[in-house]
Amino acid sequence: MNSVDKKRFENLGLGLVLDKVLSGERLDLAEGERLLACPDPLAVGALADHCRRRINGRAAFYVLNQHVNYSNVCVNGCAFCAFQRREGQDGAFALSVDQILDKINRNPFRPREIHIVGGCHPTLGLAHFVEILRRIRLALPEATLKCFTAVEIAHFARLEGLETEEVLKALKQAGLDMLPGGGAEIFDPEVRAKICPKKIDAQTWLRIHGQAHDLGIRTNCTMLFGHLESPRHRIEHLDLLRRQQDASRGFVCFIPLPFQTENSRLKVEQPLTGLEELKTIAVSRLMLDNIAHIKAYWVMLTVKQAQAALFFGADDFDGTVVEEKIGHMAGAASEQALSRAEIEDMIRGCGLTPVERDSLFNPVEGA
Ligand code: V47
Repeated sequence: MNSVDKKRFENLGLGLVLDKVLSGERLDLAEGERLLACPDPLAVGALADHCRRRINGRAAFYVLNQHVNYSNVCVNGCAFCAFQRREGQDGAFALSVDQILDKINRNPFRPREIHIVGGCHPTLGLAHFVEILRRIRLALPEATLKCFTAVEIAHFARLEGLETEEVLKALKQAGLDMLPGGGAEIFDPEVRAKICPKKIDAQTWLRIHGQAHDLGIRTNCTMLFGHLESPRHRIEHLDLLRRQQDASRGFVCFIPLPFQTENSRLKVEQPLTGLEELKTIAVSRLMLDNIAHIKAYWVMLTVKQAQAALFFGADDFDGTVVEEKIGHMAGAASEQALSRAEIEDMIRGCGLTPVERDSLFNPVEGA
């Protein structure tokens, strides 16, 4: 950053924040809030880009992955969710293990990562999920199985009368490698009471991720934003993730999820602007100094906005996905799937270097 930049940040009242970012010092909550309130999103983006390049250079990562939803039947009924159905309701589905395997076998390429999530189904027990993992592990021994959010883990435990740690151990034994980051939503209890009153609370979500980390199961983390939460709630959410990471060191990647507004009971007065999305991604990069990767999840952002996000702190483009339901049922305007060539072209089109990765961000040899 040159002296012109320094003046720009001083004029915005962010001179000290600039100094802290340049020297790698941790930002506090008030500084995070000031960045979110900054009227110059490009300045915040430039700061996040500086940070992103220090950690990840010019690389933009992607993975050959496939998403599979085993069921949309859910007992939680969160107000923001357009994916869920009650049992027996029109559009409700629950796939058999064979149907899940069939989806994976019909994929024209061999995915390196399988991402499986579903609703909190009222009757599907742990044995079903153990069987899903075993069968996929046999079919794709080299793939990372990134399956079941902390919310599902808590649900399986409740159904079976087990501790969440026992559920994690049983799933790990069946082949589970990682947990995806979903279900975090916004940690603030008052907002949670309005948007997802039946879902596990922040402490339970964080505890399950900590337990997973202690068992050697790495996890991702998310934040759903652009609904009822205030800027302070976003910063507090990031701070809780940062504290958990200090304690258990197992988060691989953070995924900011802008709320998709269609087909849900949750009505927002002021939908997010594109620049606010980018500024929130940038502030995430700046606050989460102990999480190496920020994902520009093109499904929720659109591919063009995901390209822009690569200059606002994000370093990962997610992947091929193959079939996506949660965002698209809520009106996401993105494609269903991308090919490796499309992802690489988009990254190169931004002047960045595409790097195919595995789930832990190790570059794939010979890709
Ligand atoms: O848990 C639900 C969110 C999550 C909406 O770990 C919504 O690598 C926006 O967690 N608008 C699922 N978001 C997606 C998710 C994810 C995606 C990609 C990669 C990874 C990873 C994780 O989506 C849910 C919820 O937080 N969500 N409805 C909506 N209308």
